[in-house]
Amino acid sequence: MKDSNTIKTAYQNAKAQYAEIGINTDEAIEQMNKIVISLHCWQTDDVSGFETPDAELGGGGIMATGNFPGKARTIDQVKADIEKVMSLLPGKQRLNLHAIYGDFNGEKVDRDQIEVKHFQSWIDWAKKLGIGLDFNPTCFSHPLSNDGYTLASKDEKIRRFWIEHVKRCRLIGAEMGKQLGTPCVNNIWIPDGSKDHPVDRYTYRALLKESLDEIFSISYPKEYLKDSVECKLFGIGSEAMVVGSHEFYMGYAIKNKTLLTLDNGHFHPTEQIADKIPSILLYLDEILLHVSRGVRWDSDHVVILNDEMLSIAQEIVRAKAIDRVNVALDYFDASLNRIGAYVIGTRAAQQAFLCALLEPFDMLKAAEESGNYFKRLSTLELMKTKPFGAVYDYYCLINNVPVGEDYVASIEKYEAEVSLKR
Ligand code: RNT
Ligand code: ZN
Repeated sequence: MKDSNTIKTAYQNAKAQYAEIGINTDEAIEQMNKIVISLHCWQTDDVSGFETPDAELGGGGIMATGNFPGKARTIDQVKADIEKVMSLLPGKQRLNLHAIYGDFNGEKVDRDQIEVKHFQSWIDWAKKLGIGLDFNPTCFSHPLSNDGYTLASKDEKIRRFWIEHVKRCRLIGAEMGKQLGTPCVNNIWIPDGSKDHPVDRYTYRALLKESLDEIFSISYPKEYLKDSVECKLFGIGSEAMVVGSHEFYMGYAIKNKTLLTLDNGHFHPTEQIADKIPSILLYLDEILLHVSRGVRWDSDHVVILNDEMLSIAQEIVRAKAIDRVNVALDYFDASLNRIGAYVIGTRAAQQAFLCALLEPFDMLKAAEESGNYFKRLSTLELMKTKPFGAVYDYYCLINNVPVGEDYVASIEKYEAEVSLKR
């Protein structure tokens, strides 16, 4: 166990060092309470869900690889795992559900038949924990998504099926927001696209627009539901064209005043989303982030504290837009302890925000405006070796969660006593 006096002393030291450059660490910690990260339920079970006992992620251009033992196989196990994860994280989190995680009670309920009642036990559980819920239609892992198209399908029967599914998801999401007193973000991502270049991209996009227009023709109070749409450049099997591209959804979101989801694994590997944030925030009230880590072909590795994560947090904090950005995680790695994957990723995202909050932005801005680029660059470089870790440790300490390495031991214990016994 870490010694709390050591943590407090390190914090006092760090506090003094940040104070020298005009930063109040207590205020930064206070601001961290506004960063409520939505944990994706699907890292618990490799995006399997509970439609059938042997459900597995299928197609959709996404894939979970690895066979680490102990994955959650029941709703109770998902809940237990998420509660464990939350007990290891400072601050508050939300839970982000996918439609395939409904409480179907052994009954076969197709996607165009789901109702609020299938999610009531989740809502009750969330209420008990005092957390908010977010939601996602599941337009993959289904026979009617096998040919690669859902809302943009040229087969009217298929398209109608998915329109009905997404409509029902919005209704369920609105009910979650209503019952829990915090708006539910319902994020629409569809896999539609093709391996090779279609000659008629326009018709696919027109079909998607038509489907969305119908879906959004029903409106819900903003206090209950926030709609978001998620773009992607390519996926497995949709290398040449994805119908819901960045331009498609950016135009759609601006025109229809929805949120826009930026998943940082969904762009060209050298393209960064951080620089998109201050532009998009001029045209949209809010955005949703899917914080992920792209590695070569995969867009869903566990988030770590890297330059990309840091610059995303910096752009949000520098634009004073914490209140306008909904932060969710999105990755699924089945090759390591899944609880560990959550805690590593969430802590990394939190640390990126903390670093951004500890930046002497006014000083940097003044240097920039006076043309003193030497001061700007030297300050940015010097910030990299400031003791932000001591501030994060203290943030964990005052939130009564394990500090530093202590969380690893706690996960190893849960693995031995719970996950591996499944
Ligand atoms: C897929 C999208 C999408 C999914 C989840 C499971 O590329 O990122 O958000 O990861 O809906
Ligand atoms: Zn995503």
